[in-house]
Amino acid sequence: MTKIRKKEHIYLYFLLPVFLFGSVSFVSCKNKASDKVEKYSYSVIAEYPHDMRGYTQGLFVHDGMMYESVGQYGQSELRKVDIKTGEVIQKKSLDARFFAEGSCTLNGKIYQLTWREKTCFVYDLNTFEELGKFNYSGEGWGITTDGKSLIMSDGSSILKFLHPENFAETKYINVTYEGHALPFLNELEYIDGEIWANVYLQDYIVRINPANGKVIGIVLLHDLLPRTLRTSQTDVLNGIAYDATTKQIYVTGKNWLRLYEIKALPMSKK
Ligand SMILES: [Ca+2]
Repeated sequence: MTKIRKKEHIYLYFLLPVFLFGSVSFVSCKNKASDKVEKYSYSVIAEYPHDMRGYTQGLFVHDGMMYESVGQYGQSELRKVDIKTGEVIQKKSLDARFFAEGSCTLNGKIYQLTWREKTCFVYDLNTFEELGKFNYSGEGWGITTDGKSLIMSDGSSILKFLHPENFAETKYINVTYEGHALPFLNELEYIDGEIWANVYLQDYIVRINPANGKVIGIVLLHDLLPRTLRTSQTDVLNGIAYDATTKQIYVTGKNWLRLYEIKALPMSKK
């Protein structure tokens, strides 16, 4: 399995700057004031070790512990990790025919997607025992929860809201950036009434209004992982976790040597 698994999406490198910086007049003329996207820089609050063998596909915090889904065929796992040391405390390996993707927890269960295997595993939060599984159509990329529904990305601009008991779709939103559909939504995290999403191959996170799918903010994370910590294995930014108790936000990337606690800083002067 190659590290860049969706090479057909490379063109986004060229497409997305148009959205980001509004340098093309037709984009900026089309905007309404309500579509304005707030840009954020960041500060690093703390940094921690991260297993560089971990192809991070899902990330969430529960009770002060980090939970991580790592992908690749033959290497896919669900892990419980000590944030400060990066030590893997508990893990469950997937059968080699499954490529693990996003994961989240709701009501004492962990939900873990798979990329093209159309299977969402459900585990006991504490024991990692498999409690069941759901099937779905299309690909599985990221998953999070607003406390009621599961919210799932599939590589498109659509986020599906799913019932946690039967995986039935209850609604969906089409995510748009200044009026344009924004595809390749990847790892997700629900943070204080917003959905934060990695966008595949990009060094930023978008902040989405769950009610209408509009991107309301973008956190620019270029150069978060310094060159000195990049190796031949280092892959893209992916993985957002939020500790709702402490209000701490964590991010990392695929095969990164670090997990960062960050703070988003508005770039506009008010
Ligand atoms: Ca997450």
